[in-house]
Amino acid sequence: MEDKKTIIVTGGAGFIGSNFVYYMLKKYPFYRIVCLDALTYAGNLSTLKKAIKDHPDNFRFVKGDIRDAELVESLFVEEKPDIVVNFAAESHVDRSILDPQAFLQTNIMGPQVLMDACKKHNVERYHQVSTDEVYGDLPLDRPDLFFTENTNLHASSPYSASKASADLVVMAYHRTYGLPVSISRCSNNYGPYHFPEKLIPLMIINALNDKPLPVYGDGLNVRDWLYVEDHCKAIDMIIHGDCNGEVFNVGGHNEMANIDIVKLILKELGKPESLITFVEDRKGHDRRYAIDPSKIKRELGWEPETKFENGIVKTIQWYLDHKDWWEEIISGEYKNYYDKMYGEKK
Ligand code: NAD
Ligand code: TDX
Repeated sequence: MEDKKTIIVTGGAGFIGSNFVYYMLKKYPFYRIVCLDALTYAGNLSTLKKAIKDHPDNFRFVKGDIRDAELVESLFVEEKPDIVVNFAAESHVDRSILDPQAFLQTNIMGPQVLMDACKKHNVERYHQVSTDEVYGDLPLDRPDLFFTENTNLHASSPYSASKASADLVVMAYHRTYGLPVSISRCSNNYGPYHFPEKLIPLMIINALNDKPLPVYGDGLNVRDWLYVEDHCKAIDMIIHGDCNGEVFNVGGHNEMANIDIVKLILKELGKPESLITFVEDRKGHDRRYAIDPSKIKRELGWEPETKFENGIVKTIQWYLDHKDWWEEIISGEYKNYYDKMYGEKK
């Protein structure tokens, strides 16, 4: 008999959460997936339109804040979740530098509210979606160094500090209350539904609109890119595996300098490199992220499936095919953010 589960996915109207919702609905059609999302500027109900339409019986969307203990309690009473996967967060480093408050509130207090409910309702696993940014950064001239699960937490931005704090609280709930938990720390994701404020979609959209491509500093900062579906697969394996109390790094050894990504996007779109504009650097800008994923490979047999050269072409094509999705976003409140953020950069 198929083991039916109910999974609450918080932040499922955002980039990675929505990809996870679609991944799970396809792989486990007999599961019930309940998405709790506050629909902040980064959440988009149109992203979940297809899930709502195609899965009226086993998908439910609930608009709400993970910090709202009363709402979370009533949702747990109603849905009796087996597993909770927490994607909900303020996720953009630049916004955390402009205004840290919401980051500390959502990213630290949110998990606390969710874990209190998990504890009360004996949920079999609380999974915290964390990030490689909790480890700080690595120097460019030491390509032999990688983040392992034992690397010290050493956050740089208010965003990464809030995520590192949450990880500590998660492990404290595990040790103090015996709450079954797991944590994944993934590198930079890319793919469909990535919000236009982030590097890859921002550069694709600006190139399509023949607008300047703002590269911070010298453009040599390195990120380790993973196709979003490979991240979803890793989380699926962790929540279904014997992983209580475990932390897993997730990454595909795909380090690239920002400037090389930007040039590649321009080449794919047939746009000139003269669109590239070097602008003032991000404050506290992390130099290099690089994940050592050997634990998740060894213990769970996880391997990334999408190579960057294919994933980036698929992603660019997705943005070409879904102009309506991003045009609606960039024509709204996002415009004010863009003008403030990039208007101030020289
Ligand atoms: P996103 O900004 O695209 O989406 C975040 C979602 O959370 C949105 O739908 C938003 O409405 C929702 N949300 C925000 N505050 C909320 C609240 N208080 N209550 C309920 N919902 C709320 O983010 P993303 O890029 O999809 O990231 C998802 C998670 O993965 C985050 O926890 C992030 O730290 C982590 N992560 C992201 C990356 C990446 O490359 N994007 C890499 C590693 C880890
Ligand atoms: O306009 C830009 N110009 C630029 O040069 C933007 C938006 C970014 N950058 C640089 C800064 C970074 O070195 O590109 C790199 C990637 O930037 P982001 O897309 O903002 O991602 P990053 O800061 O690396 O963080 C991302 O990965 C880890 C996610 O946003 C986080 O949520 C995740 O935890």
